[in-house]
Amino acid sequence: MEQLLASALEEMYGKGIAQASKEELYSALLKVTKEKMQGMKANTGKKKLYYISAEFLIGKLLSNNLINLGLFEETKEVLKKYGFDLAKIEEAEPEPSLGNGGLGRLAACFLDSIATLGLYGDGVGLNYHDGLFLQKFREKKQYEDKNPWITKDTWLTRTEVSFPVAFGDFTLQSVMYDIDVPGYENGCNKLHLFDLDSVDEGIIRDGIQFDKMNIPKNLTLFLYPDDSDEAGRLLRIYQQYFMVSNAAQLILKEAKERGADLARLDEYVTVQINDTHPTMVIPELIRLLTAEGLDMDTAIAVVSKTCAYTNHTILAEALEKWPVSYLRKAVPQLLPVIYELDARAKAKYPDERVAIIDGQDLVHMAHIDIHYGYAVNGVAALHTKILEESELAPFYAIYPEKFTNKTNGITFRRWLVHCNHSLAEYLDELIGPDYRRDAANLEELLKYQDDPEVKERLFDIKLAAKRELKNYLKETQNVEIDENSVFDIQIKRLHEYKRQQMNALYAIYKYKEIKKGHLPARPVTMIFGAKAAPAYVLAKDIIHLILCLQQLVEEDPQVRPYLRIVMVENYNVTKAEKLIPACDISEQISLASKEASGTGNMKFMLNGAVTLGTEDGANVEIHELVGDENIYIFGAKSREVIDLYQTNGYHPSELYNQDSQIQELVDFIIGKELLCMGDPVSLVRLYKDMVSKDWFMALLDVKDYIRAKEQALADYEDRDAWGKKMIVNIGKAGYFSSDRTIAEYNRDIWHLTEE
Ligand code: 26Q
Repeated sequence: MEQLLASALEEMYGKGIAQASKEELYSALLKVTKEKMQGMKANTGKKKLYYISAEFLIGKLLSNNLINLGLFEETKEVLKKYGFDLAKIEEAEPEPSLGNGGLGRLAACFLDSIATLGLYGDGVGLNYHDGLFLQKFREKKQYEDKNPWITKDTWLTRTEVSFPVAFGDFTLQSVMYDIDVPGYENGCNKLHLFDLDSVDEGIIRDGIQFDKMNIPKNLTLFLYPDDSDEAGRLLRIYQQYFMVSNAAQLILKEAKERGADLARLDEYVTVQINDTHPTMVIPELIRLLTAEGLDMDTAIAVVSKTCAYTNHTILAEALEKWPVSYLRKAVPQLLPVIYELDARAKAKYPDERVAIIDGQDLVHMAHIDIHYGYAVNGVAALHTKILEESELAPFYAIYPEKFTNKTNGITFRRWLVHCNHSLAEYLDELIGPDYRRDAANLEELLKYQDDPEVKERLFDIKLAAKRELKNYLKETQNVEIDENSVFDIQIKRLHEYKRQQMNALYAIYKYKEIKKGHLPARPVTMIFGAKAAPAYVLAKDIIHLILCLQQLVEEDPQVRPYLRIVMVENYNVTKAEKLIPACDISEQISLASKEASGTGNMKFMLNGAVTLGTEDGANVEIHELVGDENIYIFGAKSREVIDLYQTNGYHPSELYNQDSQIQELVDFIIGKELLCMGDPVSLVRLYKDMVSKDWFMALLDVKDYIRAKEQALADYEDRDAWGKKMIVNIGKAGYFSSDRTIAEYNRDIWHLTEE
């Protein structure tokens, strides 16, 4: 590595390693790493997987690529020899802003594991120039700015691949960019990101505003552009079709190159549809196959054996339904196929709940996937059970054999080896490095659950991570926190069902307790990180509440020594990598039945945090693995919640009126302390919603939540017992390796063979 780096620097800047700047070192390392990846063996096979996703939240790539290439340690040492720190150099890398939350990060973990298992499979998505958005706090509110991330030094490689994509009124010519995806000690795959040369960042003004009608200039500017008006919704359809038409053309081109008989496409290709955003790949493939000369029956039959669908949510508002009229305007060539698919489904299954086109002329995208895909999966055991028994029950009755559960996972290369290197090194020392190949081997750690020395080492590693986070927050946000406090962290998209508002009610509780002189045994630091969708008013109100509480506590000398609240600005993958190793209590407090899986819960557990959560998503499986002693579970169960929705049985006003403690907490939102520093419109709106609607039932669980959190904080004081909880959590985390998840997808859905 030293040689390669030195000659790259010489060639690029005429400098030696010792003379180079951080930015120059980054550029040279990027060049060397890219060349190394080009020299890797490519994964191959007869059958190829295409993982199509609107999001790939890949994070920075330098360290992770070096880890997978087996060059990380060596590179670190070389740099150290010259007085440089790889982590500092990586700061020069912009984080690609190609995702929003769990679904996008899952896609990135999956690409890593697919390559690591030596499977032949690429990702396909879009190259959004300005990403989701950059979050800024001003006057304790969220503002959105563009988040450009593509610079001269980039992992993207422009390719010669280009396809025409025809829309109703015009045709655009795509260009494909590639990012290499190296497996850990295995072959390399690719992430293909389609783009347009005509896209123009110059049309963006006032943050993230732009002309939504100018498709050639705006198509790949942003992920999830505002869809509160018709132009925005049409733009989403243009984006989706652009993504899948390119994917379908690439699939057929490559299948032909491998000598495929298109009538037997399913022997050469499998397509994983990541939530409904890529659904139009089904009619598009059918359309293209009929253009290639297949008859409609054959095309439909073969595509139905080629595509599989993953569901990531049961929230009604997230299930995509597009008006036929929109599709007619944007993608008229797909309509005959969609009508045909709808007619065939209706002929066979008259039940209107399974119709593709409903009585209001809305096209239910998930219904296309289920009728014309060969597999449907949920992302955690409870989630799949709810899909089968309630949300998708009419489909489960028709196609029970299509349904399968694939509990999510995370790549341990990024979420342990990279983000918590000292923990990984200690594990190597204690149980040997085999867990890096097979995560199940982490169970070896369990034999140390009563070993005081091991516990102390784990506490030391945790403390060092807390110090690093402390320094980082001081540098980036100028807030000062106490590394000897308990770190309680909630980081995820801001959504009412995830109930950041309930956590805020706990902050109010704690504030009031401290004011009354009931001081905690140890200070508590509550950390939040979350972006709210730009048009999601209540989510922004919750951010405002948290930022008001942060200031309230900060300015109160009586409370500040015992309680701190920090909302991290522009939460992203890079920040998650710093927050997760430092966490003691992992907040996973969604309303039971609403969080499909969660993956942050797994990352925290792997890094020795203890979960405080509801029986929801993968928390249920974490609970089963670690046992009652090593997790804090509270709140209503999913059955109860589903019944409450079905019977309209939840009335927050009753809880508010009948319980003086709840009333006090909620009233504080519009009390004098907050009103004098916050925006009354926003605080009152949130208050009113909470007492009259509270759609995600924060008030139902808040008291049990406070009880459980107080218990966790008290238990933290028993170092011996807490150390054991850390050990059990880490030791049992192996199940949540995405290598396990991907092996299951391959065994049950894809059937790729390693070659
Ligand atoms: C759909 C229609 C209109 C507008 C937006 C959308 C939309 C956009 C993004 C719907 C869903 C998403 C993203 C969903 C998501 O990230 N889901 C998360 O997926 C994770 C991986 O499976 C799970 O762990 C999380 O529980 C789930 O919330």
